[in-house]
Amino acid sequence: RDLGPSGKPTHPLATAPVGAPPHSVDGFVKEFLHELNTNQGVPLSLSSVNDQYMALASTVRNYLMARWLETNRKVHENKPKTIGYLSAEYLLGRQLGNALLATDLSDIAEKGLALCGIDIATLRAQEVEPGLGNGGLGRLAACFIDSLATMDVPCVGYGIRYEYGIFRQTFVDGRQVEQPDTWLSLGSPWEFPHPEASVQVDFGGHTERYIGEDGRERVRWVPAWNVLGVPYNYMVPGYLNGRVNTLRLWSAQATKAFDLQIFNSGDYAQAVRAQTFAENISKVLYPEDSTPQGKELRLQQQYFFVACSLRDFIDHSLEDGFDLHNLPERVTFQLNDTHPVIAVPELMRILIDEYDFEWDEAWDVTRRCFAYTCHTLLPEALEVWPTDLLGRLLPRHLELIYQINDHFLAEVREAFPGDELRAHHMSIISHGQGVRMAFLATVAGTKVNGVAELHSQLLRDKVLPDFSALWPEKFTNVTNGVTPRRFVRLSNPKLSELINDTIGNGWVTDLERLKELEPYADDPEFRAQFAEIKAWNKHRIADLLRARDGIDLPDGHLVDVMVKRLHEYKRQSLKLLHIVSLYEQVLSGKIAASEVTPRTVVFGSKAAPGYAMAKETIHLINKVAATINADPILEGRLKIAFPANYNVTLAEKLIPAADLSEQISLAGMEASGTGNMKFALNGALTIGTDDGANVEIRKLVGDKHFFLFGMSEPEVAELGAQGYNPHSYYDANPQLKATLDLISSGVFSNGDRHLFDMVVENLKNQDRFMALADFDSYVAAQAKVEERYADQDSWMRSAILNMARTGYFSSDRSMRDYLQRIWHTTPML
Ligand code: B1H
Repeated sequence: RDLGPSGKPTHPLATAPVGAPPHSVDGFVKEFLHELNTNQGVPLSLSSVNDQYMALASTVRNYLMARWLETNRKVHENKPKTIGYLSAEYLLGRQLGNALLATDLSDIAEKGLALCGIDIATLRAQEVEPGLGNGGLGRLAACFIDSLATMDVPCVGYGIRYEYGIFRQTFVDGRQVEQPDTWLSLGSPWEFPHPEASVQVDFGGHTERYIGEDGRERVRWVPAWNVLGVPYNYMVPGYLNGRVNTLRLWSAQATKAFDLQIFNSGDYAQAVRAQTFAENISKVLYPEDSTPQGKELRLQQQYFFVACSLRDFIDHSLEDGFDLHNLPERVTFQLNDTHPVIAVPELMRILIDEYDFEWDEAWDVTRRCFAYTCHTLLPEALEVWPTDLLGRLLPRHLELIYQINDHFLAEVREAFPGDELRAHHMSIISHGQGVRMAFLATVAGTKVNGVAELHSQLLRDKVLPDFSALWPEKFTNVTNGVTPRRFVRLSNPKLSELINDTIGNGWVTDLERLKELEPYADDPEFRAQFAEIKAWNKHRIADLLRARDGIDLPDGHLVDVMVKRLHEYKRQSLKLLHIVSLYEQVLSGKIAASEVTPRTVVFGSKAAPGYAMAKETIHLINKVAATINADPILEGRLKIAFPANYNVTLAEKLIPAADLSEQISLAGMEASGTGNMKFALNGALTIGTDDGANVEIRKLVGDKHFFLFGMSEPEVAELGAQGYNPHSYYDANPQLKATLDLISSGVFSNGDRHLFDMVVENLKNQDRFMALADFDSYVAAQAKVEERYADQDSWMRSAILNMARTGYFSSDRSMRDYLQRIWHTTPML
């Protein structure tokens, strides 16, 4: 408990000087060997790589510990307003490098380990990243908590400690096969379990009305079963600032009471089943990105972590002597999409049923405690929970949601008298569907934000227009960002060094300072150094892919990268059409192979296991890759690499090597994108549509340094309204027809003309995301890419300007925007 956000009794170490580097190589070696001996129980001579990794991790952890305790002591003493970040996903990436960076121990550790005959790179490679997220949304949460720690803002990240994170992707004959992600099998040195601080979470049962001592009618929830939430704390170190915030992830266990009851009845097997049943709740991350599945276990997960987190925060606040009426002064709970929105009725339940609040009082506190971030526009991505399911699992919460809705609809009717249709449209509970979680979040949140300017505008105008008419001041935008620590400083060490040598190292916490690099875009010497680093990064990824996947990357190619979850709206198939079109033109003699710019296309992408079209697209990419890579006709000209299991670890090596960043979603579909920012910051040029944060990237870097193509969002809407017919594009465009026909000819499928019907027929006849409509424009933009790339000097100039002009996309800036526009708090110093 001495690690809780309230600090509690302080540990003696908490008063130890922080930030003072004990940092001598000899000292480090001594501590490392001590950890090896006492934690792993082995001498250096007999230690395994894993022993060494574990010892290194705990050595670094020990340096952070005093800072962690000190941070918690300060929080306990000053009781500052805290951000409770509620997220079902945290896609953290490896911890070791970040911990070494945050403590400034990288060099010392490297030298010290070398003295022990150990290559630090081997130990780094030993770490299995905690993949507790699907994609951008989970990675964003990880960037945000990094920035808050670095900016000295009190924050507790709350989430779920999935025993299995996002699946490990393998390919068998080109098809995706999922393997469980056993990230905990060798133990994690970064987590601190606190079983003594476990929280009980109730489910099921029914509610009862009774008259309280004060004569008021009260409600009692009589649950049917419960589980225990065990907190696991993780350090979230700020960058060289002595602060360490906490990420608290909950793991589900069976409660003793539950066990014993059954055990006493003599049914041992049943008792074990109870255990399994409870543990299932935090067993596995749902691998759906963008399209939630309305599964009961998922609702159990959501309520589980939210109930634990609120209980935890409230208990600590009460211990600190806080009056719950003032809770909004103590905390803002930021809702990362709708996944934690069940927290709204949960807080109402706690205040009303447990602490005797009147409705209005409870609602006033609740509303001021929450803010909601929406991450999507896709209608199918908006979570709706069937009322029967919700009522069965959380009967009291469903009652409260009905009550919230009644009060809310009364407000709507007052604002728009006689407009029953509007009230019907805005109802949190839609008849026939269930509880619309985005509406509940919008009603409850003090603020509602989208994640890029275009997205926030469409959210206001198209997804929640009635709500923005009722409460215009509720809506705001905060454009996403990425942490420069992980995605530049750690992932691109050579570039970081060049930047440091040129403008100093202030940019790591003040990324807008990259602007100072602009003049160097015209300096031939700087350009040469920059180009050399790009080439070095290409060799680094080539080495990695050779070892990791047996893939050989040719030298000197334009490296063209599309990495992101596989989804139709992101249009990996459009990228594929461009590749097949090039191949077709060479095969049919329309162009000579020698005219094709030497290019390596790298894909990295997981498909949700239940998303058939996405999986077929992966299959097709792999088959096209195999055919083209094996055909001597394009030897040395076009290579397609699709390493399996794209994750944060691979991203860190791949992104710095890219020349071209593919951000080609249909306009109006990608809420923001964050990969787009990482690429630009590492000096890649973007080929992209006017979608999500691409719009802002293009504005900042300038049209000359960005390859824009495709319809704009209004044009998409217009075409959709007219009635989009992809087949007409197929019929009218001979190159497009030849491309699709080549896929259907069987050249990529051993003569099987129908193997890829699902993808091809869908494109020709449905094409919900209008890939065919944007094909011509995309191909033309790719031709411009080739033309520009031929002039390396001018390309490098553009690449440097991309880096210099995109400092805005630091997640530090995003956090400043949240602080100003949503949380209304200033960092505690
Ligand atoms: C984003 C999700 C998402 N938007 C449901 N929505 C999920 C939805 O498990 N589920 O059910 C998981 C994830 N993820 C992404 O968020 C957007 O597509 C990106 O455009 C955006 O950059 C990112 C961060 O805001």
